[in-house]
Amino acid sequence: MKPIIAASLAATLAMSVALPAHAQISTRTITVSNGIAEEHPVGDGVAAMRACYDEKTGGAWTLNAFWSSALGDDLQATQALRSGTQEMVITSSSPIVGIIPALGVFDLPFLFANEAEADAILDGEYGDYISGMMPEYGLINLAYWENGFRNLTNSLRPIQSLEDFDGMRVRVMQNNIFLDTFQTLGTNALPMAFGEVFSALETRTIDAQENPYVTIDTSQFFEVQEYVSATRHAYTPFMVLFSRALWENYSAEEQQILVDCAIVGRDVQRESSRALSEESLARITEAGMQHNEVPEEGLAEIRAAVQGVYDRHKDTIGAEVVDRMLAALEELRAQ
Ligand code: TK8
Repeated sequence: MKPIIAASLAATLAMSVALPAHAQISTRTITVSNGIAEEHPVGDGVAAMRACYDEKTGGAWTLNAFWSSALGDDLQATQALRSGTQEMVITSSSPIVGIIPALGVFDLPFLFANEAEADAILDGEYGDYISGMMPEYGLINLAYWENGFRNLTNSLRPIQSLEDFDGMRVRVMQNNIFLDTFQTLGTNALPMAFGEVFSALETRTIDAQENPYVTIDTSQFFEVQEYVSATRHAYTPFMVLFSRALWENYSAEEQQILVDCAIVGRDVQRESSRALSEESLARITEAGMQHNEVPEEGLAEIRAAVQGVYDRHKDTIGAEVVDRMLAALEELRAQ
């Protein structure tokens, strides 16, 4: 067969193979919301996900992103997905533990030692195990992105040891594990939606909050806080959740695009989160915050004080959920 004919035959075949796939892709507008500002690394992840949609659907999909709790806080937006009135939310796992108790496993203090562990657990069998629970709550987890290691900021004093927490009014995410952890540390812990934190700090209704450096930076907490201490007391994942009710109206081809593009966004977002973390720390200290590492002795005392949180919440989270996490971490650390 002449080369030119072979080439045109191959091209025709490729087009014919491509056509049915494109035929299963409808014109769609997808709404995604979250609680942080667009300047947060989640903004880079969303941009990458949008570019992925453009490439895979030929522009048939539009992704409209809403920031800074514009469509409600994490819990409200997640409920909108469950009722089928919104497609997607990028939410921390912690604020929705009231709906999905198993997610509390990620709130256990000092669970992950570093980002590499978090990625290995979240992107591996354990992450799939947790994602497999989401459909029963009306949700599909497309991917885990990074909120990150949480550090305490406050307007009173550096945290050097356990006693420095005494009586501090700390905002925590709305979940009993964080509440217990910070009460055990001796603080007056106050559950609050993320969107209310800045004004509560500004009016001195609370003394403290805890979040990763990139959130402290992009949500301007440095304007209303004096101290930031590197407690790294928990690692929070973001979940890129999709409404199951709406998911079921998507073809298999379209569902695969949602998953593939959430993973493209994940890798960009994590890279951006880690690259920006040191930059954010520099920015918040240049803005006047006093940063301190917590001395090893103080950190050991703090970790020991909250160890009991694991046993107190194991049944609520689910004994199997906790045991499988600890076994997965033990196996990872033995490698
Ligand atoms: C943003 C929240 C936030 C979380 C919190 O939607 O509530 O402190 O860390 O980033 O999910």
